[in-house]
Amino acid sequence: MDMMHRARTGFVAATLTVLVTACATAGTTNDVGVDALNRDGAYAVASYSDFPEVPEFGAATIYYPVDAPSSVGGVAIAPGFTERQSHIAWWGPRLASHGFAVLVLDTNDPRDRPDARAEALMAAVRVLRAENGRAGSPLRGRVDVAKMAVMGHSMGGGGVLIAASEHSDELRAAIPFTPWEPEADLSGVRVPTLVIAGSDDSIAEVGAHAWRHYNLIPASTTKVYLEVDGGDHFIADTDQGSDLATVGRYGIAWLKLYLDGDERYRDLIYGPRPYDAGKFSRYVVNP
Ligand code: 9J3
Repeated sequence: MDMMHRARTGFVAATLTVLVTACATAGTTNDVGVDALNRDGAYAVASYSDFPEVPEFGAATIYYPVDAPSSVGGVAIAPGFTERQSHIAWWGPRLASHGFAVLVLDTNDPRDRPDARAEALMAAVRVLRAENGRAGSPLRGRVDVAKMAVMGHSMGGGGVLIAASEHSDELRAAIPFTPWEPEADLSGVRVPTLVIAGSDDSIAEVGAHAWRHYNLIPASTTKVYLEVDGGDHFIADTDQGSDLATVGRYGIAWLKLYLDGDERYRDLIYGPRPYDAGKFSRYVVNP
């Protein structure tokens, strides 16, 4: 089932496309167990890209759960330097199938720097909010505009950190994965932030990037540093990620806990992790 789902997501089209309709055997959204979060969730996923354009980013795709019973939170995701949506697009259907509206964007210029990616992410958050009220939107009346999160890879993760530092009041969760950003002031980050890193990332070395970012986020902020042992710069990317189940599970759990405020997922972040014990070189929580 999972492979079928993944294969079918390759056919995402510009118009409304139902990607998955038969995930009955996948975990339900009431199942907070590890196995359920290692794969696609119970909701059928559709996508579209014909929403009003904004100046801050280029093309983009919104993935959403067709059959979620109530309003869902929104997640904006930016790729890294020279990357396109496809590099990170697996997050779209994965998160949507667990009950989120997910906008995956192309930056205006694939060489845009992290500060431009921060602006793109915040514009994407505004788009997701606007979709809730736009006549004709598949998400009309279906987005909880108070629940917004940002994610991104590498310079997109740098954009996440900058956006979180400047706009924490507009966000409920942030997840930079293998983030790259050498100089930003992160003292304004107040939103719960999960930093996903790889110990062997040679493009954004953790000492200069992810681990430094984690430590720059104020101690008064809820934050977790997850470092995959031996992980490289692409551990959370569509085709190169070697264990997407694991990074996906932590991403879903973080969003469930802090975007949705669903306490059932707290143990997946803060509880015992025998399942993962050998996978992480560092797993640091604060507080
Ligand atoms: O977004 C990224 O993958 C950053 C990679 C990088 O080395 O940028 C240096 C300009």
